[in-house]
Amino acid sequence: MDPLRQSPSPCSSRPSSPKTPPCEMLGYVGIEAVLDQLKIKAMKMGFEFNIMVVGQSGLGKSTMLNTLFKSKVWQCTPPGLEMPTPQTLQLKSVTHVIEEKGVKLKLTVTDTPGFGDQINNDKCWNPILGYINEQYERYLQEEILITRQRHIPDTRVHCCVYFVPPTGHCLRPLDIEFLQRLCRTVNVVPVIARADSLTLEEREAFRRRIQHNLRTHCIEVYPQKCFDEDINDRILNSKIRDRIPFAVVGADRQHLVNGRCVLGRKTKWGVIEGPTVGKPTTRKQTDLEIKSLLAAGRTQGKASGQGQRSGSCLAVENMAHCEFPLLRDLLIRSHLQDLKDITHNVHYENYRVCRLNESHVLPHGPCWVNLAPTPPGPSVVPGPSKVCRQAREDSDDNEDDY
Ligand SMILES: Nc1nc2c(ncn2[C@@H]2O[C@H](COP(=O)(O)OP(=O)(O)OP(=O)(O)O)[C@@H](O)[C@H]2O)c(=O)[nH]1
Ligand SMILES: [Mg+2]
Repeated sequence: MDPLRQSPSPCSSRPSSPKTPPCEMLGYVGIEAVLDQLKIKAMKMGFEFNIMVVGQSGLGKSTMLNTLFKSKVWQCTPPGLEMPTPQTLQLKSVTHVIEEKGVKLKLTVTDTPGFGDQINNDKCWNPILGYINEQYERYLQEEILITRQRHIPDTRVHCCVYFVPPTGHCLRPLDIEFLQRLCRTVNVVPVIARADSLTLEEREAFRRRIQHNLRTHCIEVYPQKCFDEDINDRILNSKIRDRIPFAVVGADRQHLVNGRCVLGRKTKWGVIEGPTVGKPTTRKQTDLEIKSLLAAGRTQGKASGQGQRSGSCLAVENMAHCEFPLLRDLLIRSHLQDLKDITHNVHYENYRVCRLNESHVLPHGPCWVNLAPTPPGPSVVPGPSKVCRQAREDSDDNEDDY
């Protein structure tokens, strides 16, 4: 594991607990009102969240982006025109501002073309890792300016959902190689894609084999054990770790099931249900929901031995057939801020430390801080890269946007 990630400071995403004993108070001061202040400020500012999907072609990456946010966040066809999702041919990011109950979320989804289709798949991870590092570089170049923006636009990838093909065997060498590199750079949540192609027993056995593969190859996916803050975190996160990779089914069409409107896949046997449309979202509810879903998943997993998929089973066991709610709850309802914190305090920090250690090669200019003594001899400083220039242009444009 990365030595930086093991050390509690400066890379720990958690503040260390105060050692000072609590002071006895003689009356009400109103400290709790700070929470309201934070809430009001956060509501005004809105939140930013950047998510990326990675995996082999045709596993449902683009579909899943729409499923996750219950809208066509990845819409390449004109609205209203029901056409199949086209194949993704190049790495592309799309930004939307989603508003729910007055809370604004500036969401950037990065869709990537399927990899691993070539005869020679050598270094097929390079474009993806390159993109992730480019976003760290953008942020760093903004951060080190003497006159910098109050709010640095954050395009860093906070979470990368990795799609494992539903082979039913184990992780392929290519997946292992890819995941090993990815996990060192970004928060990775692996999922078993197109899980409707596996029976419940196959799915459970596949999950256990993948977990074993991850352990033996020291691949640390999110939520990483070393960042559990307290006992409650540890209990909840261990349950999540036990269910990862979630077996998901993607869908971006709505169907009417028993009078409810659900996102789902209509098959010959019935509808594989996705999320119910218009469900309320509160953090307390979410924690409870996650716990109960995890419990339900386990019960259904046990019951799975009782029968194969058939017409009547599909509807009854929809949670066992689709763990998509667990993925959605993890990414959005319960761990979104934690994903951002770990990105900033661990992954970006690692990148920043490496770059600043070689800071004599950072580009100079009227606004640049001299981060290291200039080495004697001819200057080796390159001009600002295309990415840096682009970052500055973008930030000028976006300053008042959000
Ligand atoms: N059976 C099944 N089909 C799915 C699922 N998710 C998506 N699909 C279908 O699979 C096809 C490919 O889906 P995409 O979302 O375009 O897949 P992709 O991974 O983005 O593919 P590339 O862009 O080529 O990398 C579409 O016809 C989807 O409707 C799923 O969970 N189960
Ligand atoms: Mg695609």
